[in-house]
Amino acid sequence: MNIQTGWEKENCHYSLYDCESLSIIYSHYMIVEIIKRIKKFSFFPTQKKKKKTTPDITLYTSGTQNGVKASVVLEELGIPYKVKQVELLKKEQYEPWFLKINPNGKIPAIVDHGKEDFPVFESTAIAIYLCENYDPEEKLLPKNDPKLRSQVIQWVMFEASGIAPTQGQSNFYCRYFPEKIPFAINNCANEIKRLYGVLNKSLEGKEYLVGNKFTLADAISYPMIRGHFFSGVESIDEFPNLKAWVERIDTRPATQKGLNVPVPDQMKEYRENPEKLEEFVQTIQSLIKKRLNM
Ligand SMILES: N[C@@H](CCC(=O)N[C@@H](CS)C(=O)NCC(=O)O)C(=O)O
Repeated sequence: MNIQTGWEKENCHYSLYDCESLSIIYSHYMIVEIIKRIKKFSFFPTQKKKKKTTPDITLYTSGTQNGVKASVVLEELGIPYKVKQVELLKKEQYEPWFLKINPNGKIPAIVDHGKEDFPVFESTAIAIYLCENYDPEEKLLPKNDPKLRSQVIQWVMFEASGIAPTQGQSNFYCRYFPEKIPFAINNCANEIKRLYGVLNKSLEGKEYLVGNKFTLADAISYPMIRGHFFSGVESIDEFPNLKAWVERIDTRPATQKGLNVPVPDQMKEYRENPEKLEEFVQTIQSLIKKRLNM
């Protein structure tokens, strides 16, 4: 093995320090050479590079505020997926084939065919699953920064346990329940506004909820909050930071694509076309009346 370098030839005045450096370089070179030869003859199993496989996912959904949370995350992560529309008015969500995917009989749900047809239900659980399995660039959920990751998950849980159920209740009392109960309607609206106040304060001087970057916290919260009018909160002008945040996310092409799965953006249609909104509300009201024998 000849490791004579140009440096050795040209510099004849070695110091002791130079000799030590050379012997370190030489032994390092030897070790590298030995490892290379061992690897070549496969004495030890070498770490195989992970094969990049294309995700094979089916999304079961409908054009609702919870439904589009899953498609927004899929689009933002750039994951290819197939869509199966579940007809809620035809009660497809209670059919045995769907209850095998989500025993709770609600959309959205996904099946990951690339992982032995693994089913996942609950929009936020779907979102976290997708990030953990198909977000190597950590676009929406940090992996290696525990504090940042926790902050994202805190806001995701805030949406799942606060915003979504409160707006869901509000939709029921303010849109679907055939009788209008002012106490229930006002109580829901007040709680939604309280939650929006928390978000508005947290967005002070910030573009997004965590780390000044669009994350899962924003992707999951946006579909519900943009539909505030449907939940009985006509305007969010009193929350300027939140309003600016909604307008900022309105311009994200991937998010907008996700809002149009599996049908054109329903919230937009209801906002722009009061007759369409009334028609939808009437359909749900008659279903509720039948269910409650009213
Ligand atoms: N916590 C659930 C809520 C899902 C949910 O409420 N889905 C509604 C549509 S937005 C549904 O499937 N409703 C049908 C039913 O209850 O029969 C989630 O986030 O996935």
